Amino acid sequence: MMSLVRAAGLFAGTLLSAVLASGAANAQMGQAADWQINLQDAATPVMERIHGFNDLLLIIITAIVLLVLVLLVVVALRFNERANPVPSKTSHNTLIEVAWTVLPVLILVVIAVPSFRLLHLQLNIPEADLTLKVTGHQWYWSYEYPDNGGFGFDSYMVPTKDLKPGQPRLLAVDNEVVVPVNKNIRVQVTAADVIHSFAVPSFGIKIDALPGRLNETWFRATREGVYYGQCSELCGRDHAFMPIAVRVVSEKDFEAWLAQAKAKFASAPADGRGMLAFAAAQ
Ligand SMILES: [Cu+2]
Repeated sequence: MMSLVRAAGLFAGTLLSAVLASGAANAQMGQAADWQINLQDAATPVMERIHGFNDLLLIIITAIVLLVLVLLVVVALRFNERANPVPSKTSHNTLIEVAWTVLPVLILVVIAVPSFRLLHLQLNIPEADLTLKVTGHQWYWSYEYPDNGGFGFDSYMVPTKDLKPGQPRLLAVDNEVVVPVNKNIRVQVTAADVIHSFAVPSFGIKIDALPGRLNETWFRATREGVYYGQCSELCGRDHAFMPIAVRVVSEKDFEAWLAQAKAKFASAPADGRGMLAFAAAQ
């Protein structure tokens, strides 16, 4: 009996550590990886906290599942008809009844405290160093930099046949959003037609893009690199083909990009090419 319980515990412990480690082992920065089963790598303080919260919940739920498993096994072995031919007639036990009410309440409190702290971190937008306006369209994103002269551009998925080496299929875009590292970026999100959702897993952000409404979120990327996301609200035929690519660069590289982007996109402003151009690019 005890060896069975110990074996079950050992198995669950191994499984848990495998699950916790797998994300780090397989994850490719900023995008999903083959056989990945944990969350994507964290590139912002918010996502780091989401990782921590997720790990806490995984530990709690594993402990609960093991407890219930042990109780079931004990009941099945010790109180079956053969092992226990004369059953007890007990129908109440005040201590146990209080315990199985109070313990779940305490567990919920343990979960609620970090949960609300995380929500507070996500929803309280700090003093922004840069504002980025994101607009969802059927089926591409457009970006504007209101703090830097208000230039903007459209960002379309690169069709599979045009992919360059290193560009991930269904995620690479023609015009990436570029932001500086270690700066608070305020993201204002809206849509031009139907509801979309702006989501970048490594940043821990996912926010609805609603026509006629401006939603706000923020991120501070702490590592340079390219981070990918996808529209996360069913928005029509090409919902799956409007990826998000954010390139995080040093302050110096960002200034250089700004100068070049201002010149490039001033002559070719966001034009809402829309469906026709996208269909032509396919
Ligand atoms: Cu969409």
